[in-house]
Amino acid sequence: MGRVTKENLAKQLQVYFIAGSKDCASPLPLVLHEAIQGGMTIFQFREKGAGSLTGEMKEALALQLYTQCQQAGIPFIINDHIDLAVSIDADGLHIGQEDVDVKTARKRIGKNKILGVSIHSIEEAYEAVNHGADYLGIGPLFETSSKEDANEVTGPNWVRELRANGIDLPIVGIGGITAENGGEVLRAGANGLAVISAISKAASPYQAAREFRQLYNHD
Ligand code: 3NM
Repeated sequence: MGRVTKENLAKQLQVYFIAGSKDCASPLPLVLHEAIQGGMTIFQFREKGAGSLTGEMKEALALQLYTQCQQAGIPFIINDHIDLAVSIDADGLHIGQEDVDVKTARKRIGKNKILGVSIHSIEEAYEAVNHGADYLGIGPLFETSSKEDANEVTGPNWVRELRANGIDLPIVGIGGITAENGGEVLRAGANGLAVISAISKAASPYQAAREFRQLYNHD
């Protein structure tokens, strides 16, 4: 597999698996391995909240997961932790509105890395677009129990609204997405589906990733 580039980013965002060690019943490298076999297309390491790894342990796990992604040709994105993203030379960084601002993040990671930004209003979307985001994370579209400080649920129509307001950057929907409601999110104009529990808590992460991948088979 070749080096990850930003070419075809919209396609790379299709089955976007996000996880940290606390999200999985079995070890995260195993879950990631299965999800890769099932057809996931991009991974975000989100090691967050009470009881999560920090320091050298976090970095060691990040490197292990990064190696797995590299072997599969799948982009490896770090959530929030800009110093870690820079020090291990990850493929990209995903930030929320509470984190470092978009302009600073872009400057730190460089122009060739993938930068994702979570937005919750049209203004935030324009701001992210204008300061160098490569894709936007939009959520929560449905009820989620994976994010403690989640905003209000918007429903998939929010994606449609952003498109109607001229946002044409790749969009990934997030929050309570399953293989059942995912089609609706794509029809609203999203390019990808970002999920934690639908894959990390599935009896078979392989099967779960496969079901998400199959949502795209008709195009
Ligand atoms: N961000 P699940 S919702 C990480 O709304 C995250 O920005 C959200 O987990 C946002 O797929 C969310 O288990 C949690 O619902 C997604």
